[in-house]
Order: sequence, then structure tokens, then C-alpha cells
Amino acid sequence: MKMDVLLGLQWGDEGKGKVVDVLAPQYDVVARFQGGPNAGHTLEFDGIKHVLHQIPSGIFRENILNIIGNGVVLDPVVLRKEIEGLHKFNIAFKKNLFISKKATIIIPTHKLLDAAYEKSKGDKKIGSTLKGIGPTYQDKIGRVALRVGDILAPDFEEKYNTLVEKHKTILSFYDFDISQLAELEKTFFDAVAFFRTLNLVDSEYEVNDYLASGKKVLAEGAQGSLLDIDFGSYPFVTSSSTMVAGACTGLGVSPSKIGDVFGIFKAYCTRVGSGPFPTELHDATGEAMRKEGNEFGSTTGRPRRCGWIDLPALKYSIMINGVTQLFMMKADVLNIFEEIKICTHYELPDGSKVDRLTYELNDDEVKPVYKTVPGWFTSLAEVNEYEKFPKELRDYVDFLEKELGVPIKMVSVGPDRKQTILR
Ligand code: 2SA
Ligand code: MG
Repeated sequence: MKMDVLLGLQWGDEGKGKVVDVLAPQYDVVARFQGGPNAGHTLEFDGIKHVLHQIPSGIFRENILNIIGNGVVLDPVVLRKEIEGLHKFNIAFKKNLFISKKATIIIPTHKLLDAAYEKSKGDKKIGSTLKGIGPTYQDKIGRVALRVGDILAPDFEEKYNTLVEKHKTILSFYDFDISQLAELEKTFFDAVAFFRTLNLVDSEYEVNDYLASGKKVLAEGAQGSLLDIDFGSYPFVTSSSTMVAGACTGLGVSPSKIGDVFGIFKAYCTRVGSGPFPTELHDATGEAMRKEGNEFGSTTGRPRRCGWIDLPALKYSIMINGVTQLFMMKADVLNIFEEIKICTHYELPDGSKVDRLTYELNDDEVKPVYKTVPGWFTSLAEVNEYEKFPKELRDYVDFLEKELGVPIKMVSVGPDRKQTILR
């Protein structure tokens, strides 16, 4: 069996959680391969809304094993809270959640460092979620980080202290207040004790054994391709590989074992945090999108920046990921517009038009070139099959599909599981 990969093609918040939830019944395993508590995957069913941060989105299905892979950075405090928050669902965590011993641990000083680095950048800040993601990956690459397996060893506290001393030196350089550290550490060590009771495994064996025995595995990406550490709008990116290659290194699966790559995108665009966003709307239209789409960070509550769909950016993400199927989310948010714009190119200061995201592309100088199409301007609440799509929505989907060169297999017209229409 091959492993399918599901990822966001924009700047995150494309609706990946919802798609995983819809696809999950076809899979035996759902696995996270990168990111950590910065993610916010929203699932909605039976009128209740759930936001998952570190736990894979298959957790609500009894027969699915959820794996947190080695590529993830994990905060034991957040994990404990997340598990306790799911108490009412009677989930058998010992059986349904496996965590890689090779995943990296976020410790309290990573969060303080995240804040110190952001503060020092002033108005050039990344707009980090302040969950400690960057500093933790930094330590991983710097070969000094703590890993999940370390919490089982007798010298864990010693290793922890060595790392914290190093962090304290850096924090004092930034003149950063660490008076809350003792309190944070107490909560951390309580959470670590809880963490030891979970199922800690060598998840690369688990994933490969499942694939070898004909079981279906879905890798669930977090954030989006335009936030990728290599291909995103650097330095305004997250610190992990959010693309399909990240699923290989973050789970220990060979590229030859990758099957379908599901690319998730919104019918428009959002971005939370700083950095370029050529189609961003700073006007009432953008405001209306934010309101209609309830575009606020599901981890931090920050208002998300909103704008029209950006085809050059989407084409780029499709290329670097080898996307085989596209899923378009939140079409219903565009119900309120009589006209819809689609960015097909960027215009450069010299008047030339490009549709590539090159290194030189400078956000301040780029002007999106739009094609304007009629909106459907009607509710999609009663739409439960493709045949019931208004003509304008069908045309919108057809146009995007033709431009992007990959079939759009699913269109979401509302937040519930049931409002996901297959084509
Ligand atoms: P970080 O915290 O170091 O990963 O931040 C670096 C950049 O990555 C962006 N980022 C995100 N963008 C969209 N959604 C994310 N998850 C949450 C959500 C975000 C939230 O689902 O809404 O609640 O604010 C996410 N995580 C990281 C971040 O904004 C920085 O631009
Ligand atoms: Mg999100």
C-alpha cells in the first residue's frame, strides 16, 4: 500500500481538519508529520465544533489509529490539555494514539525564546503563534533538543537542565523577563509525568508495517505550502517542511511509497501572521470575507488577512507537491459577492506579467492581475449534490480546474461533515 498525503496549498487554515474527518473512514491510520501546537484543525459534526492542535484529525473515529510522527514538535502541556478536553468522547488514547519517541519536545523556555525573538524583531516580526515552534526546530537542527523518548530515561531532568541553562543565557542576552519560568516548569513536569503514560513508539516501524500489511495510511499536513521553510515566503514562514517531502522525513516513509497527494485550498485566500500576500484586500470586501468566513486564528484567535484566490501561488504549491487531487473549501463564503475575482498573473513595475513565484518577486511591487467572474450570490445551504450547484459556481470550479490542471474532486459548501460535495 502507498501512503496518501493531505496538505494545505495556501498559508494554512484551508480546512484540512474537515477533509481529514470526511476521508478518515477510508483509512486505517491518520498521521501528523510536522508542526505542532501552532496548528489548529477545526472539525464540526453533530452541531459541535472541535479544534485539534497536535492530535491527528482521525481521533474521533473509533477504528482509526492516530500517529504523531517524528517530524512533529510536541508540547506536553498542550497535549495533556487536548486529551483532557476530549474526555467526554471516551476515546481509548492508549489504543488510538501512538507518539513517536523521535518527535521533539517543546519545553517552556522555547516559548519564552519565541516571544523574545519576536519582540526583538519589532515591526519585522514573523507573527509567530508563540508556541515555541521556531526555537524548538532550531534546537532539533542544532542537535541539542530533547526528544519524546528522552522522558523515559533516568537522566531526563539533567538533559532538561542543560538545555534550559543554554536558553537562559540567550534570554538574558535579549533581556527577557523569565520570572514566570518556575511556574511554567511545574506545569511542564506534571504534563511530562502524564506523557509517560501514553503510547510512545518507534512510529516509522508502525507506519511501514501498516503499509506492508495492506492498511491505508493518510498523512495529515499542518499549516500550508506557502509557509514551508524552503518554499514559503521566507522568512515569514513556519520552521518545518509543510510539503509532501516533509511527510517522508516526518514519518520515515520512502518517496516511492507516496500515493495520492490531496491539495486543499480555500475558494479565496487567507493569511495569519506577517509576510507577502499579493491579493490581500484591505477594504470592506476583505472585511466581509473575514466576517462571513469567521476568519480568526483557531489557535490564537487573531483576525486572518483575507483576499481573492491567487492562481500563480496555487500552481506553485501544486508543482512542488505533485498534487493529484484538489479539494476546494469554503465556497459558501463567496455567496455574498455579486462578482468574484481570480488572480491569474502578477504585474511587475515594468509592466510585464508573470505567473511564477520567483526569488525576486517583491510583494510591494507586485500588482495582481484579475479576471472578474459573476458570483452565484445565493445561499448554498440546500446544496447537497453537485447537480444542485448554481451555474456560476460550476463555472468557477471549471475555470480553476482548467487553469490548475488537476481535478477538483471535492467542494465544501458549509462547515458540517455533510456539506462536502464530491464530483
Ligand atoms: P510559527 O508559530 O512559528 O509556526 O509561526 C510562523 C508563521 O506560520 C504561521 N502559522 C499559521 N498560519 C495559519 N494557521 C496556523 N495555525 C493556527 C490556525 C494559527 C492561529 O489554525 O488558525 O491560530 O493563529 C498557523 N500556525 C503557524 C504564523 O501565523 C506565522 O506567520
Ligand atoms: Mg488552522
